[in-house]
Amino acid sequence: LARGPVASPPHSVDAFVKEFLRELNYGQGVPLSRSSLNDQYLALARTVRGYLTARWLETARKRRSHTERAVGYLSAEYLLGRQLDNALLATDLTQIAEDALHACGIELDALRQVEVEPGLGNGGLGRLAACFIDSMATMGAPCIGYGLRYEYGIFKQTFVDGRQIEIPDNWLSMGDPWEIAHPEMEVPVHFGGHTERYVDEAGRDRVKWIHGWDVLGIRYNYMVPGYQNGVVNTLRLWRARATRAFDLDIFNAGDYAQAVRSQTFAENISKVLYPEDSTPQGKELRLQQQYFFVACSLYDFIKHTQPTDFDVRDLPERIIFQLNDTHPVIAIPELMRLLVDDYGLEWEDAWGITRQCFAYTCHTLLPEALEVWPVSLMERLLPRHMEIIYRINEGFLDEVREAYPGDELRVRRMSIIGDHPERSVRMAHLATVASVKVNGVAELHSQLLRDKVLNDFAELWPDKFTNVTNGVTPRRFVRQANPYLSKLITDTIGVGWVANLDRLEELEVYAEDEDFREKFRAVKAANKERITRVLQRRDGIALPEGHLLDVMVKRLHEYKRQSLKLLHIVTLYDGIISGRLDPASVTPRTVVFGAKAAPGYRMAKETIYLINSAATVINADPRVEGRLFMAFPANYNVTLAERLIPAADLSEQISLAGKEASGTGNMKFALNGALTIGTDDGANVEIRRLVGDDNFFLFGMDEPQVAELQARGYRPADYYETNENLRSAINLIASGHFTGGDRDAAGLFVGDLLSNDAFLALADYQSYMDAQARVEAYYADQEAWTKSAILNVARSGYFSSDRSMRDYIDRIWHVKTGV
Ligand code: 26W
Repeated sequence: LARGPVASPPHSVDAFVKEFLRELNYGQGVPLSRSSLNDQYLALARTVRGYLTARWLETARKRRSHTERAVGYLSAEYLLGRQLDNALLATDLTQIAEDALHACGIELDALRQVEVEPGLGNGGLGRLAACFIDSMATMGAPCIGYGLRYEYGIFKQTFVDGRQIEIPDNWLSMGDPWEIAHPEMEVPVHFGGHTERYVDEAGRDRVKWIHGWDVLGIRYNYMVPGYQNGVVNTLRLWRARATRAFDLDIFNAGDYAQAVRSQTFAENISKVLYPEDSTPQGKELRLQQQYFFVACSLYDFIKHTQPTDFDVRDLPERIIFQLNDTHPVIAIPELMRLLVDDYGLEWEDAWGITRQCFAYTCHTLLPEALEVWPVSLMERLLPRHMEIIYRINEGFLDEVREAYPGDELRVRRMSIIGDHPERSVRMAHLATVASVKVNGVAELHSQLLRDKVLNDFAELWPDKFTNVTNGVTPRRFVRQANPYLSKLITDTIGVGWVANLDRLEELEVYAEDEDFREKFRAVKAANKERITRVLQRRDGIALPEGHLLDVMVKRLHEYKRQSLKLLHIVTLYDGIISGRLDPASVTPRTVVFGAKAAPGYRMAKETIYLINSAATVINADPRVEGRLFMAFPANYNVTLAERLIPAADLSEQISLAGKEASGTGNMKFALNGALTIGTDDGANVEIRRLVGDDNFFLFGMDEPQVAELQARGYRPADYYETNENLRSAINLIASGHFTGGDRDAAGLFVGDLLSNDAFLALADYQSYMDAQARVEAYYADQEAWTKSAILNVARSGYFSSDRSMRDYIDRIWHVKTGV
């Protein structure tokens, strides 16, 4: 019996009630009559998890019995969002759970609200990882996600007097019913110390790492269910715990209380997610995090997922580790260390293996976002790895010299070690050298990687470079987030689209069907009613009715240009109150912002303050009532995105061309029937190509024009001086009109725009205003607008993360799908 399959509970309302009450009574230890909402939520989550367990064990068993290659997705971030609905959808239990709870006098919807979303990521990169593991499970592809179990995820944002305040995200405080801890599965991880040379029994020169200190990695498993296909993959996150040896040393020193406190030193490693999403802070603890999770993951894969007689020389047949940006790149020297020092392989053999085991995805174009680690820090924290990196670099630079004799400038440009401003390890170079493939995340981005950021490498190894355009999971971002649209689609073309998003193209013909358009508009209206209720309850915001809903949600960043959006609103407002614009000619519009700023990013925080200040003044001004409204709900997260995006009419994707690697929010909006106003940047390029020029509002310079203007010398003041509306809007901000008469409060923002404007907002201003005028005119024709919205949905099937996974599998991973 113990060896036989585990059966999942039967899918009936009665059986569900029984399982639920068992979890409530024996799991939570409360009778139904005395249970809290949290008790009920935890019991429900565990009940649903119970239905997944048999399939999870079965998937794992099948995988162990085959020796096929798997993907090890290495990511420092997974921005999962709430789990309950996703698990219910995957198991097809939504209706049964609803009925079962109803029989117990409980509303499913009330329990949904209780779940705290695991915010173990900053933004695009973390959410992408979550979409990818969902798609791999849905395709039945072998994949283990590896990452960190942060005790505190991305901070919770609140506003005090319009300014962002960060509150720690204590997401585990009510208990996490989805995780399965294995405190007995400890993985030792070492830091510090020094290295020693010795000669082994075979007379070979070897290196021994004499560790300075250790921590233990504790394994936490999460189930990653495929969509109604019986597959359940694994996400494995690591938590740091102090070792007993570590305890003993300090305890023996006599101060018991101090010794207990000291344990937190080691345990700090998995304490908190760093909230910077582009500018690396170069903090020692962050490098500790990176090495910690990667060391645990490699060890786990080799020791715990492979047969005991496994030969490490077969590693490339069993695994491909995908590096989600440079954060896990220390895995490369770690694998070399394991192969050379622990398994005793010759350097060349080990390097031959390592070079087949990694592939690298770059997610940025901003030079300041490319991680480097000071050699001094690396030597202190990971002395053996630093030696290995030097040796990798030696071999690599020999290759470069051979390919380009006498070109020492090129050698210096390409070196893994940089000299300025301080000797440091360039993680993107290390990743590129060791990887089978290097990919960007949208066509334009991959092109710019080849032509600019990693041009020397692309010249040396042209075949190494490829593109995989990002995607989003249609389960979470259409099926769950937009039940009304999902029903309309399913009623029209059948349910197949949920796992095969290309089928959305069957909707194309319905753009011409008046009856369908009517229903489509009703869906949008219902979603607007829903977001109105959500914002009322969540933020006390009262959205006006009947407005064009214009949404800009993403991290706050200068390159994304929330500043340009603000200039647009202020121009409309300024036009109306100054009498230059007839209010009756302005389309009633509500602009919703959602954005967190990195806590140390001054300009971003000033921008948040200004947006909030403008909102307060504009919403209270009777002269624009019924025409303009602004909302900035605090703490934008996955849960809010799921409510907001389906309600949007207009999607703001207005980054400076050549800066946004891809964007994924842009895809979610298009799939939910919003029209995009956007620059020729990131995946906007592909969205526009697919949905068609007529169904997309393009504006602004393209990347070559940006490069040209910058080469000529950009002077923002030129635009201020020659554009009257722009000047007037900026003057209004500078006058303190929005900041209670305080001119200084807007000083940083205005000063930077006029004298610096690194992301050319002023240069794109007029083009943006013109495009917004086209939006207004088009929106006035609701039939035309609805046609375009339907075509956006019908033509966006390409942006499924299932397609992204197909591309990774075909071009990079070469793993088998289906179980
Ligand atoms: C602190 C160092 C650092 C540097 C870069 C942290 C995080 C990053 C990420 C690479 C930033 C990021 O999330 N990039 C976004 O990745 C998305 C998924 O590919 C893209 O859609 C976005 O365009 C890109 O900005």
